[in-house]
Amino acid sequence: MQVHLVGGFLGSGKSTAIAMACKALAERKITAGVVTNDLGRYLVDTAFFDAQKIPAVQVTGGCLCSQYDDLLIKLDRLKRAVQPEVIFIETVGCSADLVAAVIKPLLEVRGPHDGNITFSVFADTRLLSLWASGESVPFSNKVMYLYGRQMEEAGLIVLNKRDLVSPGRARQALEDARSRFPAKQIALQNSLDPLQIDIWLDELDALSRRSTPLNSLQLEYNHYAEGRSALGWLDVNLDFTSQSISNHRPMVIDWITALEREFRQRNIGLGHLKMMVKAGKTDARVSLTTGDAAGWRAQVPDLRCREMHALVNIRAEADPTLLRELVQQTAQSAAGRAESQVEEKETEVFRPDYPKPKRRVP
Ligand SMILES: Nc1nc2c(ncn2[C@@H]2O[C@H](COP(=O)(O)OP(=O)(O)O)[C@@H](O)[C@H]2O)c(=O)[nH]1
Ligand SMILES: [Mg+2]
Repeated sequence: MQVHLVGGFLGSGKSTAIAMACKALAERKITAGVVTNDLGRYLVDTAFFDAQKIPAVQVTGGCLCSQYDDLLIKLDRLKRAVQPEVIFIETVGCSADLVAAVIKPLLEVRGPHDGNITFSVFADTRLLSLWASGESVPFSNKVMYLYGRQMEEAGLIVLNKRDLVSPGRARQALEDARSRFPAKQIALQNSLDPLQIDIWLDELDALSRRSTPLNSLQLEYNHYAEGRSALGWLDVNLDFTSQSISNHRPMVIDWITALEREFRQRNIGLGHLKMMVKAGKTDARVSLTTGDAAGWRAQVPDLRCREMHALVNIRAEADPTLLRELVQQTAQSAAGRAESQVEEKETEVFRPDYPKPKRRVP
């Protein structure tokens, strides 16, 4: 059984690539399963895999390093449920030190014929290109410390979303990344393109046959913790009710537009904003990250019903209480304009705590 760990910063495209890869494998009659990971409990990504009928289990309430025992339990559950030939483990976007705290401990308990565990680290080509060329980025140095360290421990760096920059800018990003990480294997990718996902899968296959071990990261834990705790986490469930059956789509677009404007005006670096909206039998995932233009609007379908549920996950460099206030205010206003009511349900608001790996193999 092959295990592929997929890391990288918030919003870099990990879930998208994994879902595309699972579909490509399914076409080849290969069963794949996914372990998702987040610090919170109410997760859009898990709903995203479920909606596509991709077998997924989640490790929540902390990163894989601190939840290592739960990771073993969930891997076992996944194996028993679907006997996958391939497992993708997606790490939460604020984590690093995965070679020492996840890959090496897992390799110790694997059988001799299981092959290597591959480690892809994703980076949004737009953010990577700003950072690597020294231009201004939407996050502080503390967060960018974490960003850089993530790539340093990769077996393969994937410069993802190459389609969102010009071919020249993509080539330049690749060169800049090569000069920052000279020893690394680095590839440009568009994870929405099935052919490029096939190339990634072939690469993972080749990497899992290679016996070169990955090196544990030399990580300054206090700096790492500072970078993590500069980020705010908000997971909120909201119920919208209109007076009669109506289409909630214009209200959702109105709401996200207002929220996005608040982030922009306050210069809040947005890791990602993900929303799972559900009305009757329709559900859809809406997702945007820093630098995304209006393309997310196409992700909002018609939502005809009296009641609509929205699960919102926001990870951004801001006080999480402010994130909650902004979501509440913009949701109230958008609902008011649409003559609907909104009620907040289960909510989690926090900053990532100090990372404490359960096991660490230097
Ligand atoms: N244009 C483009 N969008 C992408 C690509 N990969 C991911 N995305 C989008 O980027 C956003 C974040 O992706 P997601 O997979 O949720 O990122 P994660 O937080 O790393 O799991 C979503 O809106 C995706 O549709 C890509 O290669 N090209
Ligand atoms: Mg994800």
